[in-house]
Amino acid sequence: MLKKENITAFNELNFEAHKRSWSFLGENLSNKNIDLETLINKVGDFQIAIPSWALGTGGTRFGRFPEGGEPKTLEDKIRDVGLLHALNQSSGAISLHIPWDIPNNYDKINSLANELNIKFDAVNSNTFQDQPGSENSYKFGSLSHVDKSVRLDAINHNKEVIDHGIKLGSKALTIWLADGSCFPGQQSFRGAFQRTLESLQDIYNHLPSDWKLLIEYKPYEPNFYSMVIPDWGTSYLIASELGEKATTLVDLGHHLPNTNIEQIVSILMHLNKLGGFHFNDSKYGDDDLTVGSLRPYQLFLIFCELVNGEKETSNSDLSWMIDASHNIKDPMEDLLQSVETIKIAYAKALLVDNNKLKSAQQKNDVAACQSILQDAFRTDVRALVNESCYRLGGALDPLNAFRKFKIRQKLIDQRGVDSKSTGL
Ligand code: PSV
Ligand code: MN
Repeated sequence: MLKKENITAFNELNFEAHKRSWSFLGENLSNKNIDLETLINKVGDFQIAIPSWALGTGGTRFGRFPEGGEPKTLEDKIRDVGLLHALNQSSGAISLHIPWDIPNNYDKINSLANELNIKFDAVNSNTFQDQPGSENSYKFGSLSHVDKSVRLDAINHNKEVIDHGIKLGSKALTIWLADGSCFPGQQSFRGAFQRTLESLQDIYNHLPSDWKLLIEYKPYEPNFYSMVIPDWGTSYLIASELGEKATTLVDLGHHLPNTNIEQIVSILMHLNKLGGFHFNDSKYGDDDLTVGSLRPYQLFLIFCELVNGEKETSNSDLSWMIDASHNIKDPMEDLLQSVETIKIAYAKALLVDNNKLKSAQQKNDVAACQSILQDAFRTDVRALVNESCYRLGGALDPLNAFRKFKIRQKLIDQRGVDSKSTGL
C-alpha cells in the first residue's frame, strides 16, 4: 500500500520548500550555539506508541460516524500502525488492549510486527466491561469488589494480560481501574481502597522482574461520585506500597479543570515514580481530543519538566502513548497530527536554555523566566521535526502524504466501508 519509492517521490516534490525552511531555522539555532545533530537525533529517537483502540473511529454514547476501512483484526491494527510509522518514523509501537486484541498465533503476530518495525508497548487490561460467558459482573467494581470471587476474576484477568504481553515482548502492564461509586454511601472508601491494594499486590507479584506496572488515575467516569484511584496522589501511594516496579501513569485528560499537570510531572519524576504518559487534549474533561489542539502551551510546559526531569532525576524509561478518540476525523489522520504535535512540543522543550532559566530563577527575575520559556515556545520547529523524519526515511509532511497516497480509500477498498474496529 505504501512503498519506499512513493515516499521518496513525495519528498522530492516537497524538498525545495523544506530545504528553505530548514536552512533558515538551522542557521538561527546554530547562532544560539545549539548542536543541531544532537537535537535532530533526539527528536528522531522519540517514539510514541499507538493504542490499538485508537485506530477505529471513536464516538459518544449518542452515536458513531465511521468512514470505513477500519481494522477488524489485530493484524490489521498492526498494519495501520506500520503505515503511520512508515510515514512519520515515530510510531514504532502498538499498545494492546486485552481481551480485544488476543493473538491467535503469536509467531505470526510477532513476525508481522517485526516486518513493519513495530514493537509491543504496554499491555492494557479491561475490567470495566463484563466479559461474555463470565458468571461474575464488574457492575459494582472489579479489583475493589466486595465479593472475593469477582476480585479473583479481575486479578486473574490481569495476570493473563501479563502472560500475553510476555509472549509479545511487552515490558509493562497498564491498569486503568474504572472502579468507584456513583452515589454517596454506596461504598466504603477505606474498604474499596484496601481491597484494591491487596488485589494489585497479587498482580504485582506476577510481574516479570524487568516489567513495570503503570497505574493510571482518573477523577470521574464511569463512576461519578468517587473513583478508587482518582488522582496522582492515590496512584503514587499505591505504587509506593507495591514496590519499585510500580509507577504512576499520567493521562492528560484525567484531571479536574485547570490542574497544573506539569507540576505533577515534576514531582513524580523527583520521586522516581513517573512511569508513563497518555497524550490527548481536552477542554472540559476526558475529551480525548487531538494532542495540542487546544492547549499547546501546556503541552510544552509538560515537556519542559520531562526534559528537565530526565536530566536531573533518575526517573527515566518512560512509556509514551497517545490515548485519544477521533469522533469526526479520520483516526489515522488524527494520530498523525497528534504525533507531530508531540514532537514539536518536545523539540521546543529541548530548545529551552536551562542554565539561563536557573540563574533567572535564582535572581527571582520573573519576567526573564517567562521570556526564556516563551522564546523556545515561539520558535517554529516544524522544519526540524520534518528534517529528523526525512533523515529516517519518513515523509516530509506525513499528513499530506497520507492524503496524497489515498490511504483511507485504499483501506476502504480492501476492508470495506462497513468494517468496524473491535474495541471501545
Ligand atoms: C478511559 O478513560 C481510558 O482513556 C483510559 O485512560 C485507558 O487508558 C483507556 O481508556 C483504555 O482503557
Ligand atoms: Mn489513558
